[in-house]
Amino acid sequence: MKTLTRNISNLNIKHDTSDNPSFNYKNLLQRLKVGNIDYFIGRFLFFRRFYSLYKYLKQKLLKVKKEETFISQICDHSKLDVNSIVSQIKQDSYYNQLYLQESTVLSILKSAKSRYLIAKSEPTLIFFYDDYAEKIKPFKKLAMAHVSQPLKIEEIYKLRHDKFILSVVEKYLGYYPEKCTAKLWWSFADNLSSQDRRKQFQTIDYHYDVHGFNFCYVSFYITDVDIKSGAHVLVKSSHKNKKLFMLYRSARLPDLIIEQNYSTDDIVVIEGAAGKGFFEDTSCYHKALPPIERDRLLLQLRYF
Ligand SMILES: O=C(O)CCC(=O)C(=O)O
Ligand SMILES: [Fe+2]
Repeated sequence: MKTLTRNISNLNIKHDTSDNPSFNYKNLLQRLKVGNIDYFIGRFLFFRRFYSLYKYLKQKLLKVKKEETFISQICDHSKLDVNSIVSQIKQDSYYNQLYLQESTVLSILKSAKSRYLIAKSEPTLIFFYDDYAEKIKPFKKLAMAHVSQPLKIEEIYKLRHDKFILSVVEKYLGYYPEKCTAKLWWSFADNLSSQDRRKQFQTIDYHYDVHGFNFCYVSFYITDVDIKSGAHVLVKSSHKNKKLFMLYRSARLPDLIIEQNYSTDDIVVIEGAAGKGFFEDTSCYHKALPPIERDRLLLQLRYF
Protein backbone atom coordinates (compact mmCIF):
# COMPACT_ATOMS: atom_id res chain seq x y z
CA MET A 1 0.00 0.00 0.00
CA LYS A 2 1.26 3.47 -0.86
CA THR A 3 2.02 5.89 1.93
CA LEU A 4 0.82 9.33 1.08
CA THR A 5 -0.63 12.53 2.31
CA ARG A 6 -3.18 14.04 0.00
CA ASN A 7 -5.28 17.07 -0.26
CA ILE A 8 -8.93 16.52 0.54
CA SER A 9 -10.31 19.13 -1.87
CA ASN A 10 -10.66 16.74 -4.81
CA LEU A 11 -12.09 13.88 -2.79
CA ASN A 12 -15.79 13.51 -2.59
CA ILE A 13 -16.16 12.44 1.02
CA LYS A 14 -18.96 14.35 2.63
CA HIS A 15 -21.01 13.48 5.65
CA ASP A 16 -23.33 15.70 7.59
CA THR A 17 -21.41 17.77 10.09
CA SER A 18 -22.05 19.25 13.47
CA ASP A 19 -23.25 22.67 14.40
CA ASN A 20 -20.91 25.02 16.25
CA PRO A 21 -22.51 25.37 19.66
CA SER A 22 -21.61 28.52 21.50
CA PHE A 23 -19.25 28.11 24.40
CA ASN A 24 -20.90 26.42 27.35
CA TYR A 25 -19.99 28.86 30.14
CA LYS A 26 -21.77 26.78 32.80
CA ASN A 27 -19.52 23.91 31.86
CA LEU A 28 -16.49 26.22 31.99
CA LEU A 29 -17.45 27.52 35.48
CA GLN A 30 -17.92 23.94 36.64
CA ARG A 31 -14.46 23.05 35.34
CA LEU A 32 -12.89 26.15 36.94
CA LYS A 33 -14.51 25.19 40.26
CA VAL A 34 -12.71 21.84 40.24
CA GLY A 35 -9.42 23.54 39.32
CA ASN A 36 -9.63 22.66 35.62
CA ILE A 37 -8.36 26.09 34.48
CA ASP A 38 -6.26 24.54 31.70
CA TYR A 39 -9.45 23.84 29.73
CA PHE A 40 -9.69 27.55 28.97
CA ILE A 41 -6.09 28.73 29.13
CA GLY A 42 -4.79 25.82 27.05
CA ARG A 43 -6.60 27.30 24.03
CA PHE A 44 -4.28 30.28 23.77
CA LEU A 45 -0.87 29.90 22.16
CA PHE A 46 0.45 32.82 24.18
CA PHE A 47 -0.40 31.09 27.49
CA ARG A 48 0.93 27.78 26.22
CA ARG A 49 4.32 29.39 25.45
CA PHE A 50 4.33 31.08 28.86
CA TYR A 51 3.51 27.74 30.51
CA SER A 52 6.38 26.07 28.63
CA LEU A 53 8.84 28.58 30.03
CA TYR A 54 7.40 28.24 33.55
CA LYS A 55 7.54 24.45 33.35
CA TYR A 56 11.09 24.47 31.96
CA LEU A 57 12.35 26.70 34.80
CA LYS A 58 10.47 24.71 37.44
CA GLN A 59 11.93 21.42 36.20
CA LYS A 60 15.44 22.91 36.21
CA LEU A 61 15.01 24.31 39.69
CA LEU A 62 13.55 21.12 41.14
CA LYS A 63 16.00 18.98 39.16
CA VAL A 64 13.14 16.79 37.89
CA LYS A 65 14.39 13.28 37.14
CA LYS A 66 13.70 11.94 33.65
CA GLU A 67 12.33 8.42 33.33
CA GLU A 68 14.33 5.59 31.76
CA THR A 69 14.13 5.68 27.95
CA PHE A 70 14.23 2.82 25.45
CA ILE A 71 15.96 2.42 22.12
CA SER A 72 13.69 3.76 19.40
CA GLN A 73 11.20 1.54 17.56
CA ILE A 74 10.96 4.09 14.73
CA CYS A 75 12.58 2.96 11.45
CA ASP A 76 15.80 4.81 10.57
CA HIS A 77 15.44 7.13 13.56
CA SER A 78 19.15 7.91 13.47
CA LYS A 79 18.65 9.54 10.05
CA LEU A 80 15.84 11.80 11.30
CA ASP A 81 16.72 15.30 12.42
CA VAL A 82 14.95 16.31 15.63
CA ASN A 83 15.35 20.06 15.01
CA SER A 84 13.88 19.96 11.53
CA ILE A 85 10.94 17.79 12.69
CA VAL A 86 10.21 20.27 15.50
CA SER A 87 10.38 23.17 13.02
CA GLN A 88 7.91 21.37 10.77
CA ILE A 89 5.45 20.78 13.61
CA LYS A 90 5.79 24.44 14.61
CA GLN A 91 5.16 25.52 11.04
CA ASP A 92 2.56 23.01 9.81
CA SER A 93 1.02 21.57 13.05
CA TYR A 94 2.30 18.07 12.11
CA TYR A 95 5.12 15.87 10.86
CA ASN A 96 4.07 12.59 9.25
CA GLN A 97 7.14 10.75 8.03
CA LEU A 98 7.38 8.27 10.88
CA TYR A 99 7.32 4.52 10.38
CA LEU A 100 7.17 1.93 13.15
CA GLN A 101 9.23 -1.22 12.90
CA GLU A 102 7.19 -4.10 11.49
CA SER A 103 7.77 -6.28 14.55
CA THR A 104 6.29 -3.53 16.77
CA VAL A 105 3.21 -3.17 14.54
CA LEU A 106 2.57 -6.93 14.49
CA SER A 107 2.99 -7.24 18.20
CA ILE A 108 0.62 -4.33 19.00
CA LEU A 109 -1.94 -5.74 16.56
CA LYS A 110 -1.73 -9.15 18.25
CA SER A 111 -2.24 -7.56 21.67
CA ALA A 112 -5.20 -5.52 20.41
CA LYS A 113 -6.84 -8.78 19.37
CA SER A 114 -6.07 -10.68 22.53
CA ARG A 115 -6.95 -8.06 25.16
CA TYR A 116 -10.38 -6.93 26.28
CA LEU A 117 -12.01 -4.08 24.38
CA ILE A 118 -14.25 -1.57 26.12
CA ALA A 119 -16.95 0.31 24.21
CA LYS A 120 -18.44 3.30 25.99
CA SER A 121 -21.88 2.74 24.56
CA GLU A 122 -25.21 2.33 26.31
CA PRO A 123 -24.64 -0.05 28.09
CA THR A 124 -20.82 -0.28 28.28
CA LEU A 125 -19.71 -3.40 26.41
CA ILE A 126 -16.64 -5.50 27.06
CA PHE A 127 -15.58 -8.09 24.46
CA PHE A 128 -12.74 -9.41 22.28
CA TYR A 129 -12.11 -7.99 18.81
CA ASP A 130 -12.74 -11.32 17.06
CA ASP A 131 -16.18 -11.57 18.68
CA TYR A 132 -17.40 -8.19 17.42
CA ALA A 133 -18.82 -9.24 14.03
CA GLU A 134 -20.81 -12.22 15.30
CA LYS A 135 -21.65 -11.52 18.91
CA ILE A 136 -21.94 -7.73 19.21
CA LYS A 137 -22.65 -6.12 15.83
CA PRO A 138 -26.00 -7.89 15.20
CA PHE A 139 -27.33 -6.26 18.40
CA LYS A 140 -25.35 -3.04 18.70
CA LYS A 141 -23.31 -1.33 16.02
CA LEU A 142 -20.30 0.34 17.53
CA ALA A 143 -18.23 3.27 16.32
CA MET A 144 -15.21 2.45 18.48
CA ALA A 145 -13.84 0.24 21.23
CA HIS A 146 -10.73 0.90 23.34
CA VAL A 147 -8.12 -1.73 24.15
CA SER A 148 -7.85 -1.99 27.92
CA GLN A 149 -4.71 -0.67 29.65
CA PRO A 150 -2.52 -0.12 26.57
CA LEU A 151 0.54 0.78 28.66
CA LYS A 152 0.58 -2.83 29.88
CA ILE A 153 1.56 -3.81 26.33
CA GLU A 154 5.36 -3.92 26.36
CA GLU A 155 5.93 -2.26 22.97
CA ILE A 156 3.55 0.58 23.88
CA TYR A 157 5.23 1.12 27.24
CA LYS A 158 8.57 1.31 25.42
CA LEU A 159 7.13 3.62 22.74
CA ARG A 160 5.79 5.94 25.43
CA HIS A 161 9.40 6.11 26.67
CA ASP A 162 10.97 5.98 23.18
CA LYS A 163 14.20 7.98 23.18
CA PHE A 164 13.62 9.53 19.77
CA ILE A 165 9.91 10.37 20.30
CA LEU A 166 10.66 11.93 23.68
CA SER A 167 13.47 14.05 22.27
CA VAL A 168 11.12 15.50 19.61
CA VAL A 169 8.26 16.08 22.06
CA GLU A 170 10.53 17.64 24.70
CA LYS A 171 12.05 19.99 22.14
CA TYR A 172 8.61 20.91 20.78
CA LEU A 173 7.04 21.56 24.18
CA GLY A 174 10.10 23.28 25.60
CA TYR A 175 10.00 21.12 28.75
CA TYR A 176 10.22 17.43 29.66
CA PRO A 177 6.73 15.87 29.35
CA GLU A 178 6.24 14.23 32.72
CA LYS A 179 2.83 12.87 31.78
CA CYS A 180 1.54 10.82 28.88
CA THR A 181 -1.86 9.24 28.24
CA ALA A 182 -1.80 6.23 25.91
CA LYS A 183 -4.88 5.21 23.94
CA LEU A 184 -5.28 2.29 21.57
CA TRP A 185 -8.63 1.89 19.88
CA TRP A 186 -10.49 0.21 17.08
CA SER A 187 -12.79 2.28 14.88
CA PHE A 188 -15.22 -0.10 13.22
CA ALA A 189 -16.27 0.01 9.58
CA ASP A 190 -20.00 0.40 10.06
CA ASN A 191 -22.80 2.28 8.36
CA LEU A 192 -23.62 4.23 11.54
CA SER A 193 -25.18 7.67 11.14
CA SER A 194 -23.04 10.71 12.02
CA GLN A 195 -25.33 11.31 15.00
CA ASP A 196 -24.76 7.79 16.31
CA ARG A 197 -21.01 8.19 15.89
CA ARG A 198 -21.07 11.47 17.85
CA LYS A 199 -23.11 9.84 20.62
CA GLN A 200 -20.29 7.32 20.96
CA PHE A 201 -17.70 10.14 21.10
CA GLN A 202 -16.14 9.45 17.71
CA THR A 203 -14.42 12.68 16.64
CA ILE A 204 -15.77 12.84 13.09
CA ASP A 205 -16.18 16.64 13.30
CA TYR A 206 -13.37 19.16 13.05
CA HIS A 207 -12.25 20.22 16.50
CA TYR A 208 -9.12 21.16 18.37
CA ASP A 209 -7.99 19.45 21.57
CA VAL A 210 -7.21 21.15 24.88
CA HIS A 211 -5.27 18.48 26.76
CA GLY A 212 -3.83 20.41 29.68
CA PHE A 213 -1.88 23.66 29.43
CA ASN A 214 0.37 22.39 26.67
CA PHE A 215 0.49 19.12 24.79
CA CYS A 216 1.77 17.24 21.75
CA TYR A 217 0.44 13.96 20.36
CA VAL A 218 2.06 11.17 18.39
CA SER A 219 -0.19 8.67 16.63
CA PHE A 220 0.46 5.45 14.73
CA TYR A 221 -1.77 3.50 12.37
CA ILE A 222 -1.57 -0.17 13.33
CA THR A 223 -3.72 -1.18 10.35
CA ASP A 224 -3.57 0.12 6.76
CA VAL A 225 -5.50 3.38 6.60
CA ASP A 226 -7.01 5.30 3.70
CA ILE A 227 -10.00 7.60 3.24
CA LYS A 228 -12.39 4.66 3.52
CA SER A 229 -10.85 3.28 6.68
CA GLY A 230 -10.75 6.22 9.05
CA ALA A 231 -7.96 8.48 7.77
CA HIS A 232 -6.99 11.36 10.05
CA VAL A 233 -7.59 14.81 8.57
CA LEU A 234 -6.06 18.06 9.79
CA VAL A 235 -5.92 21.72 8.86
CA LYS A 236 -2.27 22.61 8.32
CA SER A 237 -0.93 25.42 10.55
CA SER A 238 -4.30 25.98 12.24
CA HIS A 239 -2.70 25.48 15.69
CA LYS A 240 -1.39 29.04 15.35
CA ASN A 241 -3.97 30.43 13.02
CA LYS A 242 -7.43 30.69 14.58
CA LYS A 243 -9.87 33.55 14.49
CA LEU A 244 -11.08 34.93 17.80
CA PHE A 245 -14.55 33.39 17.47
CA MET A 246 -12.89 29.97 17.20
CA LEU A 247 -11.19 30.40 20.57
CA TYR A 248 -14.24 31.59 22.47
CA ARG A 249 -16.79 29.18 21.07
CA SER A 250 -16.99 25.40 21.20
CA ALA A 251 -13.76 23.71 20.07
CA ARG A 252 -15.85 22.01 17.34
CA LEU A 253 -16.57 23.46 13.90
CA PRO A 254 -18.66 22.23 10.96
CA ASP A 255 -16.84 21.41 7.68
CA LEU A 256 -18.45 24.40 5.98
CA ILE A 257 -17.01 26.93 8.42
CA ILE A 258 -13.58 25.29 8.12
CA GLU A 259 -13.82 25.51 4.32
CA GLN A 260 -14.83 29.19 4.54
CA ASN A 261 -11.93 30.08 6.82
CA TYR A 262 -9.03 27.95 5.58
CA SER A 263 -7.64 27.19 2.14
CA THR A 264 -8.57 23.75 0.80
CA ASP A 265 -4.84 23.34 0.05
CA ASP A 266 -4.25 23.31 3.81
CA ILE A 267 -6.59 20.42 4.48
CA VAL A 268 -4.39 17.34 4.77
CA VAL A 269 -5.53 13.72 4.80
CA ILE A 270 -3.04 11.30 6.32
CA GLU A 271 -3.20 7.87 4.72
CA GLY A 272 -0.65 5.11 5.05
CA ALA A 273 0.21 1.49 5.59
CA ALA A 274 0.23 -0.05 9.06
CA GLY A 275 3.12 1.49 10.97
CA LYS A 276 2.77 5.01 9.64
CA GLY A 277 2.96 7.63 12.36
CA PHE A 278 2.71 11.36 12.84
CA PHE A 279 3.47 14.01 15.42
CA GLU A 280 0.70 16.57 15.78
CA ASP A 281 0.00 19.67 17.81
CA THR A 282 -3.67 18.76 18.15
CA SER A 283 -4.62 22.32 18.94
CA CYS A 284 -4.89 22.42 15.14
CA TYR A 285 -8.31 21.58 13.70
CA HIS A 286 -8.52 17.86 12.98
CA LYS A 287 -10.99 14.98 12.74
CA ALA A 288 -11.26 11.30 11.80
CA LEU A 289 -13.08 10.22 8.66
CA PRO A 290 -15.70 7.59 9.51
CA PRO A 291 -14.41 4.16 8.43
CA ILE A 292 -16.71 2.51 5.91
CA GLU A 293 -14.65 -0.29 4.37
CA ARG A 294 -12.11 -1.51 6.91
CA ASP A 295 -11.64 -1.23 10.66
CA ARG A 296 -8.88 1.07 11.86
CA LEU A 297 -6.59 0.48 14.85
CA LEU A 298 -4.86 3.63 16.11
CA LEU A 299 -2.30 4.12 18.85
CA GLN A 300 -2.24 7.62 20.29
CA LEU A 301 0.28 8.95 22.83
CA ARG A 302 -0.74 12.27 24.38
CA TYR A 303 2.26 13.98 25.97
CA PHE A 304 1.69 16.94 28.24
O1 LIG B 1 -9.34 9.37 15.51
C1 LIG B 1 -8.69 10.31 15.06
O2 LIG B 1 -8.06 10.25 13.98
C2 LIG B 1 -8.70 11.63 15.81
C3 LIG B 1 -8.78 11.44 17.28
C4 LIG B 1 -8.97 12.74 18.00
O3 LIG B 1 -9.31 13.72 17.44
C5 LIG B 1 -8.76 12.80 19.44
O4 LIG B 1 -8.45 11.78 20.07
O5 LIG B 1 -8.89 13.91 20.00
FE1 LIG C 1 -8.89 15.45 18.77
